[in-house]
Amino acid sequence: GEEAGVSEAVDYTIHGIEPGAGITELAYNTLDTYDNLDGWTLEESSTGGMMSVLRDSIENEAPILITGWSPHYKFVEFDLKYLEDPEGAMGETEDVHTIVRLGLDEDMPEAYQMLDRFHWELEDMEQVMYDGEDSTYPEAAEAWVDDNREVVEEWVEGIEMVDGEQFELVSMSWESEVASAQVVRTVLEEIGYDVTVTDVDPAVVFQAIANGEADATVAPWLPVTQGHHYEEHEGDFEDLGPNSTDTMNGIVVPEYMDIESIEDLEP
Ligand code: PBE
Repeated sequence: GEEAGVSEAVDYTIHGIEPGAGITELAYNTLDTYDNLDGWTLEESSTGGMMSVLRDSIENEAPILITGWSPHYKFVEFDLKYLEDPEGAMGETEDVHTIVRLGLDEDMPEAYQMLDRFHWELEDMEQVMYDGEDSTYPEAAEAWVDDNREVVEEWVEGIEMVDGEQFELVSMSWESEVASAQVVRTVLEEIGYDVTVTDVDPAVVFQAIANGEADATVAPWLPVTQGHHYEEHEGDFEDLGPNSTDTMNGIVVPEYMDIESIEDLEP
């Protein structure tokens, strides 16, 4: 049972982020799935907007529910917890996939090989994200590549240099995706590519690759978070599989709130 009045105190509202985010879709799925959330609403916003509401609430030790995901520095800055989700409405743990345009292996075999080998741990991604918050993401990515030569060598071993070919990498604006895109940019540049990184809405990531405007992305969270965009364009791209694992989405609250599960919330 919920501490009296939490639901009323938060005005039956979950604070969300951008409309185009997969987590937004999952939050609506959650509102539909749990009968005790009848009458609750999702407040769409931006990632920055959600973070400022979260910061204000925590400063006043006020109750708040957000759509949260890991890895993300919010878990470093604040004491937060995921609400249990017995119906699995927010998805389970996710993998981050490498998706390339059809024909990349013929057109740019060197980039294709590196992307096919690109794989790093959640801790690596978090390292770049947290350093990136203190400095810049490009600098943090370059520092990570310098500090992890043995891993990077596995990605580039035996790959011939290229001479300044243009490479179009599409990504998303969340910190975890900026981190991976900047590491891939750094290593593709070492191979000799002139890399452009473009952050777009999740729906556009698959569209750009399917119509050949972009060469690759290492951003999509699958099978659930970006699953609907994947299915829409399936067959018009090549999925090289996970480059990272164990990311996740959920309903997140400050530790000080006396609720443990989505089912504890009152309608
Ligand atoms: N996220 C982070 C994005 C993908 C990466 C979970 C906020 C989303 O589409 O929901």
